[in-house]
Amino acid sequence: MAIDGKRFGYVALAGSPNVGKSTLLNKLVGEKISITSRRPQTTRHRILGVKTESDYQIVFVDTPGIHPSQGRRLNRIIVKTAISSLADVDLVLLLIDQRAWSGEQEWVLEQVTQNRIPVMLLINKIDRIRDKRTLLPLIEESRQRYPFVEIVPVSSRFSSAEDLRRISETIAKHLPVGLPGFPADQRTDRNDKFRATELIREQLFSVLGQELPYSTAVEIEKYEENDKQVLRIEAIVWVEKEGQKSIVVGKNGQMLKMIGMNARKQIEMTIHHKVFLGLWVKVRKGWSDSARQLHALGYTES
Ligand SMILES: Nc1nc2c(ncn2[C@@H]2O[C@H](COP(=O)(O)OP(=O)(O)O)[C@@H](O)[C@H]2O)c(=O)[nH]1
Ligand SMILES: [Mg+2]
Repeated sequence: MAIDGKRFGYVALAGSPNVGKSTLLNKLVGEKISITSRRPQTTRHRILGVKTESDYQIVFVDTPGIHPSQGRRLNRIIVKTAISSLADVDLVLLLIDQRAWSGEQEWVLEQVTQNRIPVMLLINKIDRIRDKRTLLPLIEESRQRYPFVEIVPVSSRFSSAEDLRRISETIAKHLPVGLPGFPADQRTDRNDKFRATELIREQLFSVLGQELPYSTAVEIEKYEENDKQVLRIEAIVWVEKEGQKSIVVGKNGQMLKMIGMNARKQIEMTIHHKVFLGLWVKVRKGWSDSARQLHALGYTES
């Protein structure tokens, strides 16, 4: 498919928690930009991932999942971040799960279409469908729900390079003509320290799974290169209760050790530097509902 003239634009990935937004972002950019997990609300910040090709540059905006938010301030800030990220983009990629439209997905559609920005619908996780013909009624129903600029069935997790290229080109076609806004070798707007924090969080999800308390945050206290060219990172894992601390630490410190070891490897791979990683778990009651403490941990209302 030919794209006439150079294209440049911002594209938000939006949808319910856990539909595969961050997985797709990483696949499209070709690098782990945003962490993923089986647990909803893994993504808590707005994160940019930049894809540069000879005739287009797409700046993907990964967002936390959108859901009717209640409860703790942390939760409300996360959803607000997601919805405000949709206001100033050129195109919205709305991801839904291949299992029919739910009430929650309808609500998400309402939020996403408020700004009158073109929306492209991606029906994700189609690897889970045996008979692909069952997709046709869902595509038809989607078409009736909203005038999407495109409706594309995908599998974030198992797309081939060819599929990914086709998706990127389809996206680029809907972007304004314009020159790249980022250097060709830049893949994200986030620095290595932020990425290290996220990779530690990813291992918390991965190692602890359902056991991980929702109110867990990571804060890097020390981040310095010493003479031996080793980057020394010391980080605190914040939880809200003593009981949660013992879950994260595990029997004889087993869990924390595993989290630290895996995270160190991931950080080394991402920032191409040898790393020493020290992790501590500390309790701070009520941090997820305290504006001041959330701010200190990098969660701000935007
Ligand atoms: N089977 C399958 N699983 C997927 C697919 N895309 C994402 N997942 C899984 O769904 C979960 C949530 O993915 P994530 O990207 O973190 O979702 P997000 O909350 O929308 O960013 C993870 O366990 C992913 O591995 C897909 O296309 N097929
Ligand atoms: Mg995500």
